[in-house]
Amino acid sequence: MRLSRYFLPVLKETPAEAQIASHRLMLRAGMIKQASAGIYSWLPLGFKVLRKLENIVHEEQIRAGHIPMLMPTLQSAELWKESGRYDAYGPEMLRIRDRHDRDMLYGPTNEEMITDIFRSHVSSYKDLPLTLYHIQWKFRDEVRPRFGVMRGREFFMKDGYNFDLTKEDALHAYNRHLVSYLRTYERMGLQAIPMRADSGPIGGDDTHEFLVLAETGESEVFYDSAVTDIRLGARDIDYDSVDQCQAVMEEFTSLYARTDETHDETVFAEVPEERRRTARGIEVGQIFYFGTKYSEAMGATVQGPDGKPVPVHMGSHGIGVSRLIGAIIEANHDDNGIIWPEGVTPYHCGIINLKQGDADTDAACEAIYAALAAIGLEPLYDDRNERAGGKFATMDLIGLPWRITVGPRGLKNGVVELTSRRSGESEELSAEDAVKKLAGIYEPHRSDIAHP
Ligand code: 5CA
Repeated sequence: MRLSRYFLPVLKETPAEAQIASHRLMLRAGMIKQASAGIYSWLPLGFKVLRKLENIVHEEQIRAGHIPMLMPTLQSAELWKESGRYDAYGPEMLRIRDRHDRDMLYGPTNEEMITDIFRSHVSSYKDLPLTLYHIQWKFRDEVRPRFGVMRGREFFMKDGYNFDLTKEDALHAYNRHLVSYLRTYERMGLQAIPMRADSGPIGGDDTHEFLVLAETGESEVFYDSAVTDIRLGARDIDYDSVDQCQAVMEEFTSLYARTDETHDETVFAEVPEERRRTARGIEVGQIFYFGTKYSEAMGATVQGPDGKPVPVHMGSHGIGVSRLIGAIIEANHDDNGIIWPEGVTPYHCGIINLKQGDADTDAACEAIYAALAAIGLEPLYDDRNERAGGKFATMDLIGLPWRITVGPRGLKNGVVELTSRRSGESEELSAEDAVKKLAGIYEPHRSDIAHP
């Protein structure tokens, strides 16, 4: 992309309404524009990051054997009356009436709709296990939408639903989701710690929230500091292996880590004092096992091996895709702007032309642009006729992890400058070597799965 042809409406002033860094930076970097309270337009740069996160979520879900689909945002109230949640959900649900006076709603989640799909098409235990998911906009009429996309009213969420014959199978699905979520967050450059939580309006007793530690987080959390040392890393987990998934679950959830809803001082006191931590966190996902709550209420049964109908065991599993952008920025920024982790950056490398209009400098920039594109990387080339200072400030603000700076002086010596946004360190090397180095840096972030 060439900046002269892009739409990147960066703001010079710090927007007064934004209280936290991620909200401020998303507005300043021209990623979002508020449409109304808690509802945002995703401008091109923000949209690009959103799509990147969506792709990572798809890849890791597909890797775990879960099946993508898409359900609508608007739902009929009928299904919610069947489950009993139409009244129970309260004012957070946006209720709509259509021209035929039918009660509709903008879906805050999809347990009812997916259960209806399941009961319409699946009747035998032989078709299990099954996990379906989609990534779709949700609406919750939050009392206090705030912090930009972090607590929106309209937000983008991945929600997946497992259908299993037995509780044991459903708990394997729970553990499988836990593993796939850990992988997902680590690919995004985040550490999200599973913590025992409360299930709220979704229901069930088994639930973990995934929290990214951040001072600006809305949740109060209590944990054993040893949990922050555990990483999934590059382990090759077989998602069909009950034992492997359970081992990861136990490794990540045995130490004390709870949100304030389930915090227990007596149990916490057993953690060695020097490892007891109280902090704040951003909830970026939650997994639930709720057994037969919806399948019984809505008649989602299958014929078991003995020929008798049994209600299926279910769970639901959510990732806050749009909220994750806020969480990533909270964890990765400095005074000058955002610092994207390589796995989620909207463009892989910025190119700054220090002397736009100079034939040699322009040609060198074009050659680097083409070389990066040829190896499947996306550069963002600042080809505008602007002062160098302004170009650097914009690049720092939008936070691309790498920048190649091209000027006549360097070219005379056959070099360009490759700069890391995170460390601020630069090195001079030939244009070919800079491209080669970037190819190596991004190699581990290439996707290896076809997604929808
Ligand atoms: N049906 C279940 C699992 S799919 C469910 O709805 N779970 S949830 O309520 O925990 O939501 C899943 C994730 O969506 C949360 O962990 C959070 O990251 C994100 N989320 C929830 N509310 C908001 C909101 N108002 N703004 C942005 N993200 C949100």
